[in-house]
Amino acid sequence: MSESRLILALDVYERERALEIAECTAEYLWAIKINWPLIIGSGLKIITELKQVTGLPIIADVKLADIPNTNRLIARKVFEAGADYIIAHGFVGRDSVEAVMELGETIIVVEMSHPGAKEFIQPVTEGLIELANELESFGVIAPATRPERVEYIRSKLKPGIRVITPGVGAQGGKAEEVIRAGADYIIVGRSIYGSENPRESARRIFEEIEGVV
Ligand code: NUP
Repeated sequence: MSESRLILALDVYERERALEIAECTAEYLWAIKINWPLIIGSGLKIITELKQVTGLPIIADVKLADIPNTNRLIARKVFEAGADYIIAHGFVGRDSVEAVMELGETIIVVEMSHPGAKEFIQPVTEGLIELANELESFGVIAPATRPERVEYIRSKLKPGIRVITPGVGAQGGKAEEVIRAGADYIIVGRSIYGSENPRESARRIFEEIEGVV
């Protein structure tokens, strides 16, 4: 089995359900992304538990968007809890992102996947790409719902900066199409954790993108 390019967005509240879904899908994942729903529902200690159960990297999608000091205060606790990557907003400015990057691997949002992203974020995507290039972040978030934008963002990014794309499945993005457009990883939430058989759904998506170049 080749290395997976699938990230599970584990947006459930309950600890037991989260651990159960993580365990049965782990074989097909590169990493697990947690977001506020799970952190609010189960506490930050869920990070250690997910790592123990799956052995996978954990991405904390806390979308930090505050002044540098507050970003730092939050990021410190999240990394201390065992997160391997944090997702931060870039639109708040270089100093706020740098405060996170000083503490650990950071993924910068350069364009979001929902329709409303066209209002305020897409107009500044260019500058956010530049920021990611200058700071050489681990990766960026780009929209799987707009493969042509993924292709564009990839073409402007320094090689080595990973393009990570949410929006596959429930939001309409197509796994294979977005990988072909240049995504390094796809993020899938509801189409896996909300399905009748999460393991089978993860396997199907894994196989859809396995071998796609
Ligand atoms: O632009 C973004 N779009 C997006 O959906 C940036 C994100 N971080 N996400 C997150 O990805 C979203 O908050 C959720 O955790 C996941 C997508 O889940 P789903 O639409 O596959 O259920």
